[in-house]
Amino acid sequence: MSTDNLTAILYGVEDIRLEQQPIPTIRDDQVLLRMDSVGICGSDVHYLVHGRIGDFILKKPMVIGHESSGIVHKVGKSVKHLKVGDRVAIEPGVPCRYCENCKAGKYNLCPDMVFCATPPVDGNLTRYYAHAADFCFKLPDHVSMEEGSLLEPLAVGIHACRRAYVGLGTRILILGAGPIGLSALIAARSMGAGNIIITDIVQDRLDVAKELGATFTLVVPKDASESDMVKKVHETLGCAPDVSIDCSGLETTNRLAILGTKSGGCVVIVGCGPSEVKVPLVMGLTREIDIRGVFRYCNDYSSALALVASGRFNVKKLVTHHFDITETKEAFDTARYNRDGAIKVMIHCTPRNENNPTPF
Ligand code: 572
Ligand code: ZN
Repeated sequence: MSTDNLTAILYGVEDIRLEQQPIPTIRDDQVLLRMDSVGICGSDVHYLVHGRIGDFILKKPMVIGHESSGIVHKVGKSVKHLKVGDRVAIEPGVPCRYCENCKAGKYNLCPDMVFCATPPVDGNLTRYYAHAADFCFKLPDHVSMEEGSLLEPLAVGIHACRRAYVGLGTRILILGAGPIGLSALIAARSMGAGNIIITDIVQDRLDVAKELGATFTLVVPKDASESDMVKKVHETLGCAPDVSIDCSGLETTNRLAILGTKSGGCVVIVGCGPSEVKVPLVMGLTREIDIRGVFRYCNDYSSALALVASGRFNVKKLVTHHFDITETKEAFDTARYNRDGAIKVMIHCTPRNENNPTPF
């Protein structure tokens, strides 16, 4: 086995380094993975720029990356469902399996969750990485390794739609056309949603949303008035949305979601902005709008895989840039400054397509 375990380690604010690390040993219930693709998430960029998200503070060096896929290189003694050579998507959060929320199936709310690249837990932008085997999902041959990595943001989109009870004909407002907004769009369509309007401040992203099947797109001008935006959403959609999915998490989008959704409808808020915001709560409550939170996902990876494997949605459109792990710094610059219309930046720990049986 090669001893090269080049790893992207975040030492602190603006300090990401590529260094060799020992190849991990595995427990009986784990697999050792030769990493393939790792997408850069907004949270990875946030830790690089600010060194923290809320109470999660980078206090010691941490391996970055959590939107990943890899090849099974070694199998722990008690692992039954995977074998060496399997191509897998990695669900990055491993819960305790014993607490009340784990037992209730809501393992995303486990207080002891070990989630890749959330301090102090290491992520997997590296060449060799050990992970719980039951949080690895075998990919069919026709699903590419980078699509395997995309299951992660797609799982967030699916979870958001499930939290909002999206179903046949649901009319939806999606706020924000970044990777999560676009994932929610794909998820909503896969669930049979009706007309979908998606907003952003950047036209490029809305063009991708249109290609992915948004019915309507709407640019939000920087100086737009709130009431004008509500009116525009209603006029364009032809009605008030049944459901609004806020993937921007700004105070302005929180407010627009609450004000714009039909009475009796549902608002889910995926993006996290400041810890306290001013929203028209009473207006929402007196119109019986259900305001619901979304925290990552649970039990959504198999659905994300089914969605991609169906071939009905061109999820690869989310990926705008590719870099080798040796180019990690350039990859992060591209992601953080949204260079060249960047949406999802993918880093390859194994040369691109080496592990894809069919050309992609
Ligand atoms: O892919 C999962 C994911 N979750 C994010 C952000 C990016 N990617 N969340 C927002 C930040 N929170 S947190 O609770 N935290 C840092 C643990 O503020 C987690 C969910
Ligand atoms: Zn993420």
